[in-house]
Amino acid sequence: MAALRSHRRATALAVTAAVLLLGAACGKSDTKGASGSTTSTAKAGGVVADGPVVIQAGINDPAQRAVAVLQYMPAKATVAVGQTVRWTWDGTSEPHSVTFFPPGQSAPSPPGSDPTLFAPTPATGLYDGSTLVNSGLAPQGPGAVPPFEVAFAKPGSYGYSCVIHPQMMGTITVVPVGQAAETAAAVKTRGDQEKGQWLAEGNQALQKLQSAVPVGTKNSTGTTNWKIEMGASTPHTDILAFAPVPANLKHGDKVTFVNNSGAPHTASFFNKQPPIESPSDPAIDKAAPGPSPQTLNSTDLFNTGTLPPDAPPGAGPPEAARSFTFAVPTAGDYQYLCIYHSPSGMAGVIKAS
Ligand SMILES: [Cu+2]
Repeated sequence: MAALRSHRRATALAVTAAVLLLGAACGKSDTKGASGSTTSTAKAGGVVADGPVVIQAGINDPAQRAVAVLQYMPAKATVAVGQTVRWTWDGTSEPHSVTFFPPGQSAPSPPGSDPTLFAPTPATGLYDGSTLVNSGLAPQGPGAVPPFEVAFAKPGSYGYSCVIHPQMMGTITVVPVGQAAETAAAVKTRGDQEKGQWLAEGNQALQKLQSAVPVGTKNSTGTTNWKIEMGASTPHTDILAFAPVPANLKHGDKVTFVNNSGAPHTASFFNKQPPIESPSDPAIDKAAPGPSPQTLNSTDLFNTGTLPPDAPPGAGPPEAARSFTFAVPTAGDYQYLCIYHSPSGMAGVIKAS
């Protein structure tokens, strides 16, 4: 951590293209020597750099991992030519990219449909907006994510987005050296304010989802059809939880998972089968052992396949295409999870008596 901090200070003070290149490399490896290279305040065109402007790419609420903010915090920042902007992924379990498209290229539609953008394309020197510059998707798997840094060659407005979350959009406004750029501290303060606002928005939606009365429809045979929501979405967050949990579910009942959220989800029961772990595994999309409805047991693989989001909200595919029903013939506990969002703890258990 100490080495990382001194590295941060070193790159904060360094604003030449040469050092930016070093900064990019620093993301991948420790650079203990870098702190020694700039012991006094470096200047670019006479302006004192007060440190890199830091922007948070998404976050999960540390107290409620199910609340995932899908925003850059802050979404906007004004920096001077040559100033380093650094994006961090600290605290997010959901993958995001920071992607600047050149003129003539735009974000993939549908989101996530271009896997070539999951890999990084770093900037080479100061960025002038004419090429693709892309952090790639991160995090991918456990482990720390190195920050992503860009510094800009000329004044202008530089929009960027996440290749899988279209609601994540940011703008860096670049002004000439000597004009009113924001301090790193001011950007951090605004980022923290936005973070607080979006976390509150998400927690409110989580509470609403979890405190809803479970929907159960009685059949003429005396059994019940239960409905479980696969998450929820707000303008700035995804709620990554299965809720509400049916109380008093009996064997013979049915459970219908429905995706009314803005993200794709699965409900996947691995039982004694090997789990599907990677969202890029084609098996994630495939309903197993076949299309809805299915009858659960405690041995086989059951997977809804990818149930598409209701996107745009209220105007997505018909509810039947976003739903999957399981019959629960035997008492027991049936564990399941969402393959996409299990890193955020999106999992549940059907308890049948
Ligand atoms: Cu999910």
